[in-house]
Amino acid sequence: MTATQDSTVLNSLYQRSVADYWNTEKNPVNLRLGEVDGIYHHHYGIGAVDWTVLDGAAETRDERVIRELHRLESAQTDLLMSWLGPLEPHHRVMDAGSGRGGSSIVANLRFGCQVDGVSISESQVAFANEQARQRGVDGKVSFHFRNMLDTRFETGSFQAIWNNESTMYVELSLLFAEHARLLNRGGRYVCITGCYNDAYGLPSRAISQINAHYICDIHPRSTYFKEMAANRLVPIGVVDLTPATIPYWELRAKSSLATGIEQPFLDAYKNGSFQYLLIAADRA
Ligand code: GPP
Ligand code: MG
Repeated sequence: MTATQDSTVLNSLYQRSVADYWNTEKNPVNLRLGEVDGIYHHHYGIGAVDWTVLDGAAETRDERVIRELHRLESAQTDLLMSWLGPLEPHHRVMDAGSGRGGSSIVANLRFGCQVDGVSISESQVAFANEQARQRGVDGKVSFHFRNMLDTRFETGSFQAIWNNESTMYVELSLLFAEHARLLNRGGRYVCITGCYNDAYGLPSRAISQINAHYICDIHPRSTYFKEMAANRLVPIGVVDLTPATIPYWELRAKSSLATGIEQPFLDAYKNGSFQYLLIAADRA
């Protein structure tokens, strides 16, 4: 069966392969961190590491490291949220590439607003909807098996949209056209992403390794601004989070939850070929 035969959501064999990855993904680095407080993230962390978590009793070391990695990932979400606002409970916002639902649930807790998450992974959508149900926020937070490039949501119906590390799975020209359609005039778009540094040149070896690991295609930094400008998304803030994310990777590399992709991230960030950016824009 081909991707186009089995679904109207998945439009290519590439998207089918990405969906297959996330439908079967059960990395302890994601599940055990999520179990800390029931907020399941699919992104990395920022901020200074409390290195004392490595000291003390060996039997409880894993637990301390897990809590610390989760704290840093939650700090990343909080930073993204702080760029979305001000939002009111009557607003509607969209999480593009919503994973297991962590950022969407945080947005609802913080702003009380209606949140729609979209993902091309049916198991992620089911997992995230179950999280919303368990928290009693399923009246306001819903996850949908939809394609972020063609959401079928109503034009102009969203006050804010974000991509938390999900833009590397799509063509930005198509993504930003859909975001511009969905956002109200004056609405806010925020992404946190890893992008390659045009000033370094084409993607480094480490970036190619990251692309292969996640089946993604990391974009150059320039493409973000080019495609925003082409789609009425006017940047209002850019934060280079590269120095803030390196400590997270240093700790993750030393943990029992390491997946093997830690060294390519550290190499790419340290050799200047890769940058971890937050970009916020207004829909003009
Ligand atoms: C985070 O997800 C990673 C991605 C969504 C794709 C790549 C991101 C870049 C910035 C290049 P995750 O939390 O599922 O990853 P992991 O299992 O490695 O923790
Ligand atoms: Mg993770």
